[in-house]
Amino acid sequence: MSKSNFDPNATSVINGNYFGFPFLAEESEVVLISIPWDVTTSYGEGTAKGPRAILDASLQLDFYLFGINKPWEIGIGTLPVMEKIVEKNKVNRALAIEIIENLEKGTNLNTEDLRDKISTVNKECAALNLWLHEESNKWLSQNKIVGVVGGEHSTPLGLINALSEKEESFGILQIDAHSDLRRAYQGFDYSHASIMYNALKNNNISQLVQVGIRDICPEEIDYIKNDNRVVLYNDFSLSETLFSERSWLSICDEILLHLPEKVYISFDIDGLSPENCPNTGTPVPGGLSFNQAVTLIKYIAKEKEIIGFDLCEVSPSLINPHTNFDGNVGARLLYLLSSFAYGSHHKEILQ
Ligand SMILES: [Mn+2]
Repeated sequence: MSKSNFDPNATSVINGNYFGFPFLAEESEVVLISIPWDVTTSYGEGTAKGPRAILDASLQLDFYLFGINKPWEIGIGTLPVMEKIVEKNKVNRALAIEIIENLEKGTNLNTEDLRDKISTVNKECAALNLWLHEESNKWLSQNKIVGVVGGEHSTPLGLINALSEKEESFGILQIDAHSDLRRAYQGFDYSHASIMYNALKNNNISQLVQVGIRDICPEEIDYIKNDNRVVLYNDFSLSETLFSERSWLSICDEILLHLPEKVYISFDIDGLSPENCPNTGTPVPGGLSFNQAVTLIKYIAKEKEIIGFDLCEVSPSLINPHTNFDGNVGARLLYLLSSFAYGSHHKEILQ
């Protein structure tokens, strides 16, 4: 279908694509890759069901967006979910649960059986990263913007690695309650708690700006002290600043000063206040309001180039799947991220 023939006022069609858009990935400018994966999740399960929850909610969205012209004509395409990923997630999640339960009981992981299981999980996570790396290369080489829909926050590493090969230098803006700078967590090299540690192994990532962080361990604070690429906006200091004299807009301006021209956005939904993501794996009090996050994304689109993004840790309620507020918030963010990422390269459509 020609993109300008799409009727943004009609009922969305259930066609397996985010927002019910009828465009093939090949004819789209933004390609969304779903990764229903929650193998290393340490607290609440369910982020593997995030892509489905976002997709379901995305069919109810109104397509007009303030600040950008006709985003429904951009061409936002969806790759079908890989069944292999769904199966591997199940198998490896079962192994990981056994490992985590043993850790919680205080069992030493140094038995041959548990060591084998950890090594299997690590290998399978590495294989997923490699798959996404190759898949991302395929679309990036056609000059498309790739967005990952997680899944837990470990999932976008393959995309970040692919971008690190393609781009000489870029920065990451991370919106998150957690710093995710652990070297490994619970024995898992590719833990959700290690995504930024693993990302920063790429030397051409020049900056990591973290916003909304409010749960952090001493190891991560040490990491930040020793790697001058990392700028931490912890949630408590941010709030104090807002309570005193500063506006959110002036903070957004300051955040932008720390970022280079090319920016990757890593959006962990738990960076938002928990009323926006009550069922996320690890909800934490405090956090950004929805509109603070929207304003920040729009600011970045105006001033920088968004070269890719992920949206992770969205999870539907497993107790009451009929209330899908988490998916609802996630769908809106995904539409914003997709639209403004494209808009950041085509400033003429920004308003
Ligand atoms: Mn995270």
